[in-house]
Formats: sequence, structure tokens, C-alpha cells
Amino acid sequence: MSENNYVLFDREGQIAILTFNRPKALNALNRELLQELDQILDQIAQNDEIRCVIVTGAGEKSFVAGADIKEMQAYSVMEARALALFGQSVCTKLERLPKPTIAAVNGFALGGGCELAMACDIRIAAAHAKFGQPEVKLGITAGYGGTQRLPRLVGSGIAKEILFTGDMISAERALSIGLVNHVVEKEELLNFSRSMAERICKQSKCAVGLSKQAVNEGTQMDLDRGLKYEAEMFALSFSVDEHAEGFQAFIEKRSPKF
Ligand code: CO8
Repeated sequence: MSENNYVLFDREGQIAILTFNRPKALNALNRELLQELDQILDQIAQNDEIRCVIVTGAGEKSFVAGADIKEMQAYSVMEARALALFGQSVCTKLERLPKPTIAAVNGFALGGGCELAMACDIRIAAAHAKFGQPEVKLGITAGYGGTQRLPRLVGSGIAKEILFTGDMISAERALSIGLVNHVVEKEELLNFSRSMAERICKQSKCAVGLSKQAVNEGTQMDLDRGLKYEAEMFALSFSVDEHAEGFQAFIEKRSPKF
């Protein structure tokens, strides 16, 4: 456990578990929490022993209930822009982390909380989790990527409904629109997420990393350029020894040791 207050950083073998830890404020994102997260992501990026990251919220009620409204209340236009850019840069750092990330959404994922979850590679929701971009109710727009990542995940029509109404949606509805990958009982959330992380950790680190890069970069390109990019990543995977072990294990009818 690190000495951080607002983001707890635990290690379970090759898996890092980050826990947003302001339960009395439903884990709302204040500036210090974002700064801690930013620094921890740098540490994780440089740590070769960590192969997968799970992010979750402290307590049973909330993943993250958004940016800290009390902190934002007195912001000037300049401060709002600066904090939006900083929060976006942290979300982008999470999205581009060279290791797979799983959001274990244990309750409210609203505003900045939904945006953080969307910056993860995979989202698993507890059955009671609720998602939404309620910023319009405060008279502001989403600022940590919601207007950009939500339509890319669920399509612009559904994204606009969520952004324009500010309505919360259930975990089941989030599943049906592709915002989350799985919905599980709250008691099973961490074990389910851990088990997926363990399955990922058993695969070739190089192939998983290149697959993440191919999806992230490719989805910003048209199909022709994306396919060329994929061919480059495919070729690159042949330059790393792990592929030799993967092929040999198949031929010897055993599990590969990556
Ligand atoms: N910020 C600050 N405090 C919060 C937040 C928040 N986002 N959410 C909850 N809290 C606090 C409450 O104020 C309350 O504190 P206290 O006990 O001191 O009064 C405590 O957490 C518990 O909350 P509630 O009593 O309200 O709990 P309920 O179960 O009744 O309701 C809800 C739970 C529905 C989640 C409710 O708390 C709520 O609506 N929260 C706000 C959700 C929201 O609007 N989120 C979006 C925020 S805006 C945003 O995320 C923009 C991101 C981009 C910012 C760009 C930077 C400039």
C-alpha cells in the first residue's frame, strides 16, 4: 500500500489495484486526487512487473461521482479550462497506459467518473452501478472526455441522449449499449475483474500491448490506414521472442510460458 491518501495503490502479483478513496464525497475527483492518479500512472507505466491494472472506488456506493462540484463552484473560465485540460490529460494517460486496464465499477460512475471508466480498456459493472453524464443539470458540459469518448463507445445518438438529459442509466442498460462489458453481482465484482486480469497476464505481454496500441491508434484512423497499422503491429510481434514460445507451445500441445 502506498502512502497516497486519495488513490490507494495495491499490488497483487502482476496486477495493480487502484482505489479512488474519498468515500465520504462518493470518491469525487478533486485536484489532489487527479494529481495522485497522474503520478501513480507514471509509476505503473515504468514498472515492468505490473502487467494489468484494475481501478475501482472505495466503499460500496460509488466508483466516482464526478468532478468535485464544491471545488469547481467558484472556478473562473480560465480555471475551468485548465482543470478540464489537466483531467483530460490524466484520462488520456490512463487510456494510453502500456498495460491493459479494467474499471471495476462498484457504484455511481457519473460525469468525470464515467469519463475515467471510459478511459479504461474494459469496464465491468456491479449490478447496482449507475452511469451518467449529469453535467447539464449543473449548467456545464462534460469536460473530461465525455462528449468524445461516449459517442465513440456507444454511437452519437445514444451518447447525445445521455449527455442532453443528464439521466442516470442502469448497469443493464449500460451493458445493452456497449458501455460496459459485463454486469456481475457486487460481491463478485473484484474477483471477476481479478480473474479477467489474471487471464490477460498469462498472455504474451508484447502481443497484448501491441493489440492495445493497434486498437487505440487504429480507431483514430480510416480503415485502410488502420489495417496498414495492424500489419505493422503484427510484424513487430514477430520481432519479440514471445512468439517463438507461443508457436512452440502450440506444436508441443502445452500451455505457453510467457
Ligand atoms: N462533488 C462533490 N461532492 C459530492 C459529489 C461531487 N461530484 N457527489 C457527491 N458528493 C458528496 C455530497 O455532497 C455529500 O456530501 P455531504 O455529506 O458533505 O453533504 C456526499 O458526497 C454524499 O452524497 P449524497 O448525500 O448526495 O448521496 P446520495 O446517495 O443522496 O446521492 C448522487 C448520490 C446521486 C451521486 C449525488 O451525490 C449526486 O448527484 N452527485 C453529483 C453527481 C454529479 O453531478 N456528477 C458530475 C459532476 S461534474 C463533472 O464530473 C464534470 C467533469 C469535468 C470537469 C471539468 C473541470 C473543470
